[in-house]
Amino acid sequence: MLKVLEERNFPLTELIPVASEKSVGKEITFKGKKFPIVSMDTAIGMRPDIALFSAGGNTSLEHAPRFKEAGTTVIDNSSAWRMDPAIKLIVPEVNAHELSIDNKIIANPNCSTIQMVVVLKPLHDKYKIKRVVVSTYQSVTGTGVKAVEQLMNERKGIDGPKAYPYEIDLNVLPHIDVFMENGYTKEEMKMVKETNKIMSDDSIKVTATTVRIPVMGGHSESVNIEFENDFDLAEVRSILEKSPGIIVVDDVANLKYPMPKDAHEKDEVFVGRIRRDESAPKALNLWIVADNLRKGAATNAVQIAEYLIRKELV
Ligand code: 11C
Repeated sequence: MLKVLEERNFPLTELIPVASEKSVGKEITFKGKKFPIVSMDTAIGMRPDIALFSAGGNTSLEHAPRFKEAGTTVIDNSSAWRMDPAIKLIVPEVNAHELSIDNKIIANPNCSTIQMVVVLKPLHDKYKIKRVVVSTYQSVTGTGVKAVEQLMNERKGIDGPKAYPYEIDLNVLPHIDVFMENGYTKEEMKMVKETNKIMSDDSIKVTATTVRIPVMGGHSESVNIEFENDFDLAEVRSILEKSPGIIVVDDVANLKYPMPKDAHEKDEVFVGRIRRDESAPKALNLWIVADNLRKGAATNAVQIAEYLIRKELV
């Protein structure tokens, strides 16, 4: 997040790094300057305009309301507030216009949902989506540092802590987050519920299979979309090319399609393999890739903050 703030030249007047008591007093470097880490209480006392939270659901549930009380607008990366009907779940390209000065806690969606809705939105506006079938190919950075270590240790033949119940290197796990009573995983249900909330349309049917693959960073998705209205393939491509935050990479004659390696450290969502689903009328197949730590997390949160500043909502 700090890297994204730095790169985008975010218009900040003061940076207040906050962490738990055991990190207080340590320093972080931002734009070549050192900043001391302060405690939650110190930060709340300083009444910042915006707080970017990425500290897990429990920390967020406990402390986001305290920042809100101090007049701060919290943008939260955890899943804690996402499905709360009083909280906006925002992807700037899709629904930033819903934000008002009264939204003091704003939720940042799940990474696999964000990259999909950026692409669904302009197509829904034009052709009205009836149903989406998505299968994901998600990288280990989505799980965190322990999973990165597991992959690297397995690759080197070293024993170590395990983030997954099985080997991840040279393997594929059809399992992300915990299993729910309906047989789906929590990640799959996030993709369903968050999509409906962000698109403000519960009539869109979504079904998901989320899969972990031995890729270090960047999530990929195979997305099948069934529309209410028929479409023209060239027009679909042109709509996507003109939509904010999307880069179309779709030239199979020259073997050009989006891959996680190419999306690394990029803020955009990449889409390719745009083709008609020949097994169903008014249906389309797409391949969507994004850096899950960027557009799927830090970039989206920072873009929400940029929007708030631009529209004078803080
Ligand atoms: C993954 N999508 O790739 C998860 C990580 O709800 O913010 C992000 C979890 C979340 O494992």
